Amino acid sequence: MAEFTFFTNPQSRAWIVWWALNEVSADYKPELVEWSNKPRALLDANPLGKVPTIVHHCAGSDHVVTEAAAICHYLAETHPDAGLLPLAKERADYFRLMFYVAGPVEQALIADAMGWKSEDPSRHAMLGFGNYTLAMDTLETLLARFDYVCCQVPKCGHGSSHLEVSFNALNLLLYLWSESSWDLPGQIGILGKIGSGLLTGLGFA
Ligand SMILES: N[C@@H](CCC(=O)N[C@@H](CS)C(=O)NCC(=O)O)C(=O)O
Repeated sequence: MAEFTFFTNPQSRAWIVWWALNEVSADYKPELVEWSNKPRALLDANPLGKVPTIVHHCAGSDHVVTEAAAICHYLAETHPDAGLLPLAKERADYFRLMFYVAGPVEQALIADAMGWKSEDPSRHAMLGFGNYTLAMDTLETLLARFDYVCCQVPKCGHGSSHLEVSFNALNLLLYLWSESSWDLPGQIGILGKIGSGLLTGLGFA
């Protein structure tokens, strides 16, 4: 049996995890999920029925992880030799951007795509992303400190203007970017170990 079961569908955020699984050279078995006929094993593992979902078969137990960003971090932690965890000096940016993109940025993009708006500015205070414009402007401000968003932090050198955004956040950014009309700030370049081949294949380059 493979070490990981990976519930996936090619038209989904599961791409994020597919990339991460390959980055860490994980031993995994993909289980293709048809939206109209979800396997019992997926629903048992994740009652929400969402992909990506992974099951880590480890030391005689099954460990389920859901949520793309959490899975990426879990894979980085469980495969330290892959060198994907941030250095101590990168940790603040790593966690901040990973959670900022997975939470507020995703909510802002989805709300915008759905046309959900609050006309009452006093209600913005209870929205985790404030409002769409503010959330995306804030992301641009955070990213403006870097020349590159990079998916292989330790292997790309640590120039002060380089990277320091985690590959987890990068994967989410790429996905969200592909799904929205938002443009990555012009000065940001994309680096990656799998690199231009994958990016071209996915239509990003
Ligand atoms: N918060 C989850 C979202 C996962 C999600 O919404 N997956 C969608 C595809 S992108 C899904 O499984 N949709 C199928 C369904 O809900 O039936 C994550 O970040 O991984």
